[in-house]
This record gives sequence, C-alpha cells and structure tokens, in this order.
Amino acid sequence: MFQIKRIETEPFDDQKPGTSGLRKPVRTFMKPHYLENFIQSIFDSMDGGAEGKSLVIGGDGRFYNNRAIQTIIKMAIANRVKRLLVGRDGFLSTPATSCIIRKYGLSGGIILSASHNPGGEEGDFGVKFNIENGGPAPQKVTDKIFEKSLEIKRFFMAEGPDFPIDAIKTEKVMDTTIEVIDPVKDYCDLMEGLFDFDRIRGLFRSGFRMAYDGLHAITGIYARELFVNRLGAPDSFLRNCDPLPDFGGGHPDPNLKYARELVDIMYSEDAPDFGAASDGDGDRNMILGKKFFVTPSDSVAIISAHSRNVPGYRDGLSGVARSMPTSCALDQVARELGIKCYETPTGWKFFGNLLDKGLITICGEESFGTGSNHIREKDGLWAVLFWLNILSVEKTSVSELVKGHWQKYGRNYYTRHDFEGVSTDGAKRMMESLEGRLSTLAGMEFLEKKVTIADNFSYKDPVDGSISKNQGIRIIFDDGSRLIYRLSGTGTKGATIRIYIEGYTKKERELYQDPQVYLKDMIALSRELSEIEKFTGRKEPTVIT
Ligand code: VG1
Ligand code: CO
Repeated sequence: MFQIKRIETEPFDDQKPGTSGLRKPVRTFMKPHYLENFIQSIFDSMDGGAEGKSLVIGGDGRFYNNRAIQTIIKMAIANRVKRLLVGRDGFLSTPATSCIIRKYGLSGGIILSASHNPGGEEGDFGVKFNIENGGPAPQKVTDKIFEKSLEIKRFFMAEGPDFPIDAIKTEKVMDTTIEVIDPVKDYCDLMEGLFDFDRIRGLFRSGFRMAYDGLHAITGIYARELFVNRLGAPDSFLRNCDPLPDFGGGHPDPNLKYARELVDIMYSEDAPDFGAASDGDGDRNMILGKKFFVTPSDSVAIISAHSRNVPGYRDGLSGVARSMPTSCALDQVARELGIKCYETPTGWKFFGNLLDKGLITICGEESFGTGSNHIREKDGLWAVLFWLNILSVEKTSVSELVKGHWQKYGRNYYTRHDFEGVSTDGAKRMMESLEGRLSTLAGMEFLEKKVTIADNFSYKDPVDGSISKNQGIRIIFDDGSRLIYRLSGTGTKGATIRIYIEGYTKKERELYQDPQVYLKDMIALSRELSEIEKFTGRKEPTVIT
C-alpha cells in the first residue's frame, strides 16, 4: 500500500528554530519540501536517525495541522520509526504532549503549533520538537537540527493513502506501529493526581462562578473534560471551547489585549469570581478575578507561596526558577521559604535541566507561562487548577489573595511594553547602541536611583555548564527596579522589541496603584535610555501587558 521514496531536495536557509521551535507564516510551511526538509532534519539530528525511535505527534488544530500530520506520519513510516502515537483528530496540547512523552517513555514528540500567534490561511504555523524528558529541545539539539537543515539533500516519504486519525486505533504499517490515542485522558489523569478535585468540586457547588475562555484553540477539549466532566461545572462556565482552524479569527494569546471578550466579562458589574484563558497550544494562562488582573509574575510567586495547600506539592518545593525578565516577586517568596530561586534566560527549555535534576519544583515566565516538575512544559490548565485549588482552601477572592500577598512580601510593579513589527535593522541598531553604552551607565543615577548592574545577560547552566550569551540587556537599580530589553525570538514579521519595566515597594500606601501610573517615570526612562523612537520611529508600544 505504501511505497518508500527517497526524494531529492535543496536546503532552505531559514530553518533556525527560535525561542520555541520553528515558526513561520503558514504559506512558508506550505512551500514544496519546506515542512519535509525540517522534519527530515529533526530525524537526521537523532542519534542513529529516527529508525527504531518512538514519537508522538499532535497539534493545536490550526489551519494545515492535519495536512502536516499526514506528511509526518508518512515520513515517520519511511524513516522506520518504531512506534508513533498520534492525537485523535490531530489534537494535542503542548503540555499534554509533554505528559505523554514522559508517561510512555518515548524518544520525543513533534508539536504543530505557532502557539499564541494567529492561525488560519493568513496566519502562522510552527513545529516544535521535544526530547525524551518531555521538554523543548535544548540549544545543542536545535543547533544540530539547523545544521542538518542547511546540508539536507534528500528526505524519505512513504507514498500512499492518508492514515485515518479520527478514531482511536492501533495499526502496524511496515515497520511502524501507529497508535491513534485519546488526546485528553492521560493529561487529565495527571491533573487529577496533583490537585484536590473534591475540594474544587465543592467550590463549584458552593456557587462560585468561573469564566474559562479557550479562545477557539486547543484547550477547549481539555477544559470540557476537566471542568465539566470531572469537576461538575456547568457548561456555561466555558467560552470559545471548540477548536477552530483559524481560532475564530482571533489571536489566541491570553492577555489583556487579545482576550478582550473575557476581560470585558471580568470587568463587568456581574463578573464571575474567577476568569481564565489559555493560548493556542495550551501552555500559557491568564488569571483574572472580579475586576482584577493577576500578573503572571505575581501568579508564579503566589502559587509557590501557597503550594503546600495543594496535594501534589504538599512536601514542599526543592527550589524555584523564573526567566530573567520575569519580576522578582518569586525571589521574595523563595527567600521566605528558604529555597533557591534560579534565574534563567527566556524560553522554557532552560528550565529542563533544573527540573530533571530536582533542583526546582515550580517555575515561571512573565509571558503567561507557569509550570512545575509534573511535565517539562509550561502548562496553562495546570495553573488554572492550581488557582482553583488555592481558592477552594483559602475561601477568599482572587483580589484579596493577591493583596494579602503584596502586604506580606511587598509588590513588584511590573509591565511589559512590546513594539511589534518594527524594522529588523532599527531594532538591531537600538540594541547595539544600548549595549555600547552599558559600561557608562553603571554607577549613574536616574530618578534618584543608582544603576548597580548594566549588562547583557549571560547564563551558565548549573547542570551541564553550557553558556547562553546575549539573553537580554538589563539595567538594575539599587532599589530593586529593573529595565530589561530583548528582541523576541517568536515573531514572524519584522522584529519585536520587548521592554520589561519593574519597580518594587513595600509601603502600604503605595501598594494599590495602576502599574502604568506607578511606573510612569521608569517607562519614560526606558524610552529615553534606548532612544527607541530615534531607531524605530515608534513612540508607543503595540501591546502592553
Ligand atoms: C515568547 C515569550 C517567552 C516564551 C516564548 C514561547 O518568546 O517571551 O517567555 O517562552 O514566547 O511561548 P519571545 O522570544 O517572543 O519573547 V509559547 O506559548 O510559544 O510556546
Ligand atoms: Co504557547
């Protein structure tokens, strides 16, 4: 039925994976051989090739998901993969994929998603490759894939009919056993083992109301199983929970700008007690209370501070970690708990070694990513369940819980200003100019604060000793304030400059302000120091979170 073909091909020069896999407009992925070259490069980067390996594939359901899955199934057969698990209907969230790799001891997984980037025919597509620990491939693996992509001359394809993936079944095709699996069960079982489902069920029974927005991306199918089927919530708690190839025309990014519908509900007079949303592939989360937004940096700190109330974390945390631009709220909690807080570059792959070695239990990024050692990816619904578990124990509102946290630890005011789609050249020149002035900035005073550190962040992995340079420019002040500048590694149009602005206070009367107001002078300073307008022609950011 299938015929193995060796197909001649020419390399593309733009298949370098970014912060999170290879991400391009879907039109690029649809070019002849584009996807095939990249998948073959992944296979070729494996020790001894893909032959005999076990892999899982699935995606967030965006446009081109199922075409790509058929291509990958046929390439896996041709490359003699031994065992291939495929999510039914081509669905698998990023965290569920990580869970499945670990649970079944697979060699790795391929996730088809451009995460929070828009989908549809005009949108983006992406391929992420995860390794046997369940986490994103580390730099040395992605470097190897890129190398292979630059020298590729052929790929292997089993030509034949499409393999039906709309029902659970196992079938052997040549050397490959293909198993179409339930995309939600394993992941939901894992969640049930970590959280106190009885208590959360009780919370829902007590009249507590929730609005969960799946943004028409992958998490809808998981949310329905978890909240409705297993936790007894009414269906009305769920919104936009049917995955659509174009995400209903929206931008599946759970933040104040793109999850507007949910934000409007949560700021209305009749707002429910709790609001949450996730992104395209299910690894991000946004947490809201009644007229209240929880910053992701606060969220990971609060989750860590309350972790003993959650069954899966009752024994305490070995350590915690945050990405460098994430606010220092987590550091305050670590200090109180007497554990170490590691600071890593942006991107989940940097947490992998720390988690594998048991050096940390919980970690997070300011970009709406929170997770723990239960898998090796950030996990949107895990964070939502964590909050529900905490609220069911504390019997208080989201805003009271957060305010109580600030009263105890002080508040790390935080905001991120994104300048999207600026000229690549202008962005590069801005970063270079800033870097060139770093040595003169150290020791200078601005806004009555002294610059204590001005550098380009470099990270030495404490486990394997690898060094990652140029991870973002930091200007740190003696009162705990910070200004951070980085270029995004996930955008697909021009460049995106991210400026992260942070200030810290413990004064009770200063705790409850709008971050844009509290940080006003620091925001102005961030513009001045970088001369962003001169280099990019932009005065204002496109997204503020
Ligand atoms: C962004 C975020 C980063 C996150 C990455 C992938 O990267 O800042 O924290 O890990 O997206 O998230 P960048 O390079 O654009 O700043 V996802 O949800 O794509 O897997
Ligand atoms: Co994502």
